[in-house]
Amino acid sequence: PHSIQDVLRQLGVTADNAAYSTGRTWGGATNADRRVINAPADGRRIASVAFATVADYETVVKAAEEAFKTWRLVPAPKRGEIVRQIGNKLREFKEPLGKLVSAEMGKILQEGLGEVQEMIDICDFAVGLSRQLHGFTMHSERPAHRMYDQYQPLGLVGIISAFNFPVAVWSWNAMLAAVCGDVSIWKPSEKTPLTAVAVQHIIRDVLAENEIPEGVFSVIIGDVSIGAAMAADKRLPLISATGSTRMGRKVGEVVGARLGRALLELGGNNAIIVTKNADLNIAIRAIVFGAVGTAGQRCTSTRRVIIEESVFEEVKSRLLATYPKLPIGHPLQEGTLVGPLIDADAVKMFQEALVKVQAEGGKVLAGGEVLNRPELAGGHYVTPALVEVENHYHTVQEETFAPILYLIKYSGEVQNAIDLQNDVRQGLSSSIFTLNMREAEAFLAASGSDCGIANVNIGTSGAEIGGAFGGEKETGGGRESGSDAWKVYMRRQTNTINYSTELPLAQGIKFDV
Ligand code: UN1
Repeated sequence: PHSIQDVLRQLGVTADNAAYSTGRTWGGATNADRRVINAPADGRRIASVAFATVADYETVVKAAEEAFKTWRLVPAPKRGEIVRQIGNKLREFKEPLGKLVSAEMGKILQEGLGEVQEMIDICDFAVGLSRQLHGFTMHSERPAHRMYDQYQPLGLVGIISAFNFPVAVWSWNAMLAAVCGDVSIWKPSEKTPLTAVAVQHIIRDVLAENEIPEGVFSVIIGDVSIGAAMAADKRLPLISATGSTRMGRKVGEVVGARLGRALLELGGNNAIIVTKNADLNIAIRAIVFGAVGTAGQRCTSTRRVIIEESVFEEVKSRLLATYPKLPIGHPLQEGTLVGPLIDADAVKMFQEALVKVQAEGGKVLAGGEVLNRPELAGGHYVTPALVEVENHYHTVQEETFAPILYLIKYSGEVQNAIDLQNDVRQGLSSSIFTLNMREAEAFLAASGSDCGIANVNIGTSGAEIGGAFGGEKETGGGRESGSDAWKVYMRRQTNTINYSTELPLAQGIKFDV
């Protein structure tokens, strides 16, 4: 009933797709190393993909290096024009691409479509940005001197993306990189390569129509060996990597050792604080969307709720009333709110975390089962879990990429809740629900949330692309998408120009020769 074969055809994903593309053309062995991609929803085969070799990677880098030589000289607004056309193509293909995201990753169709919308939005943002790559002008201390800074293209940008946002994270990076005059090489997650192949098919028409040279937008399908080659490659001045803290630590170390730039988007352990002054109607909706949306597999998913003691029982009972009614099912089925986890390993991690947290004293209040109903056969479905815990438990300190929500009680001042929220190794997203202005401002103060994202009366997930996205501590420190995140994709240069007949030295130094 949910066959995706038509969608694959519509998107140009054929049974013999190749392992890499440098833009318009595809290359690499088509049958040397083929891997089968199964749908998380029912375990059924969607298609197979070819995996690239490190030799293929070399070909891709060579094309990218060539392309950069010309792309960096194309005026930024003209580069923006290509991104504008890519945005329009994505609008045309929003429906089938959203479906494929849903089928391959397992998120519900609404969220699959939402992910494609994020791609469209970042295209729009990047088009505007292409006329706003501003530097400052400064006043020189020396007469008849001019001083300013300018942003130049950086070079080859490596993008390593994760399964949970298989296409949007690429677009945040690749669209900004493109208007900045960079060329990009994308290695999608090996769990979700089909959507990457589809995206490349979508953009290739734009590249062909505009005679964009090969190598401006490359994609390479492969395993960890490709990611490792990218991290170690001096020819890639910037590596943008999204995934687990374990992966990011490795990438960061290798990139750091060669003094390259790493933009890291790693794990979160995001909390919502609910004070006694919260509007519980919106708080509950935000908590549930944050905890079970994308089956808890967003880096921004809500993992902890820190609740003031006088409203604890009410929040708990409202969540307990909602959880058993959550429609769990096929992600393409209208009405489903909770789809499957990505694979069997994810289900295992979900179960293990629940065993561990109970051993530490956690009380499972709802959910936590693996579902084997006939209509969900072959899938990786679980019932989202609610667990009453204390913040210091080892399991609570970890990010488990699954729908487990930890309920934590606090008493006294809001600062106690803020301290608990900050008392984890990760620092991505955070929110507070309160109608009290002092509590809200305390949360946003220097002594407030230590996360890259801090929201008031909005949940932890579902950020707009217009803001800079990323987090502190073990989340890796990177910022991508909106605001001035573009600067990391550029080479900054300070220019001082002397138009006098003298050579005055800065700081008034006398040096007569
Ligand atoms: C991610 O989970 O890697 O804020 C990205 C959000 C989305 C992006 C999540 N806009 O939840």
